[in-house]
Amino acid sequence: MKASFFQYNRAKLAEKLGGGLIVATAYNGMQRQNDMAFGFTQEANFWYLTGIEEPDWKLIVDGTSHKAWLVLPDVSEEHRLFDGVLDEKVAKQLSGVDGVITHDEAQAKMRQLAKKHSVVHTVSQPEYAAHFSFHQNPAQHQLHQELERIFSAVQLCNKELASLRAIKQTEEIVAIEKAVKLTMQAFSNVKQAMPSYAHEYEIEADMSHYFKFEAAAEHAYDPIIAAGHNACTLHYTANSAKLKSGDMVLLDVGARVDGYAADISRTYAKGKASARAQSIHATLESAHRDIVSYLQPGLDVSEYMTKVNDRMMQALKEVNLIKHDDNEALRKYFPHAIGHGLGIDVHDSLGAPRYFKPGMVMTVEPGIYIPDEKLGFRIEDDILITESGVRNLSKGLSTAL
Ligand SMILES: [Mn+2]
Repeated sequence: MKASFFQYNRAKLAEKLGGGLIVATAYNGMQRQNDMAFGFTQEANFWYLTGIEEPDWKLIVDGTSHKAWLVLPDVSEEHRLFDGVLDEKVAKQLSGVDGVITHDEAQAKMRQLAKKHSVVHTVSQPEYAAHFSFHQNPAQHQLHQELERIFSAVQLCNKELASLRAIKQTEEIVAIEKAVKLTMQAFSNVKQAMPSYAHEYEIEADMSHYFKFEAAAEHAYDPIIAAGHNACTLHYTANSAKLKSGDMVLLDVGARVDGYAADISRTYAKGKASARAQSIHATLESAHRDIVSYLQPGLDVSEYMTKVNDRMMQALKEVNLIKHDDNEALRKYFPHAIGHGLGIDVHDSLGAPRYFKPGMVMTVEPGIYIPDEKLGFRIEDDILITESGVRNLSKGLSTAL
């Protein structure tokens, strides 16, 4: 991405906030073991505003004077020697800010800005994050507390950022298309090679190898390669089981390219699929096709949800899982959402819109999971809402078993 992209994003956010002041932080690096850190993934909003992929940087945007500064991480000489630190000049070029300042200079600048701005805007994790089964990165919370000591009011601008990020710009769509294309090719490769695989992890290894070898790309999220009953564990990532002939193998994999994620699912047969498996899969394929066809610009989101529920209910009837409409059974056999926004985060916020708008990119991923029959199916495509309809970015990848 060019610096102009990040400059534009900062300007649009400042405009939405009526020329206010914004202070945001990168994630902190996190301990993996003893003196080693985990591989680093940047906080998506911070990346969207700066392009900086390193931990511990901060950003100050004065929407009134239209100026922005990056704040260097406060690191020891030893850390600098072992890990290196992004050069100031490079950081300035990447992000297009007006200056790069030290931690102490930033403190002075914020005190000075506090005279002009009584309110400061920052980004912090939404409340639902409390339900996660892991610790949150502490950087945003720490910054929030620091800002409370300097400014009379701290307000979150998560919503404004989410609605900006929900409408993808041309260069973002290009990046998503690249990620999708790379991921589609990895899927077709492993589909061809299905007869040669004996374990889930062999499929994962081939996909990882392809991403890295072709495009120096990583997975956008932990890949799911789930055979048989494993497919009913929605976030199964062990990928360690043996494949048996006749297994349905659910693959949910996406590469990240130029900062943007793909997120695709297919279900492939190891050996010959049973008649039952074939019929459920065919039913799901048809439901998936219909649901994609519902999407269009201006469609009411709640109307879409109703249509999706009706269509999935019909699918469950077709495969004799239910006889009559039954919401509880629908939640049992199709327990996850029909989709989500897709972008820098693999689960990108769409900004809680009432209507689908051109520029939104989202997944459509109906699934049917029957633990009693050791069967799980999901078909997931990545869809762009356009001015006139939709473009299925992963349409070129066959949905066949
Ligand atoms: Mn998904």
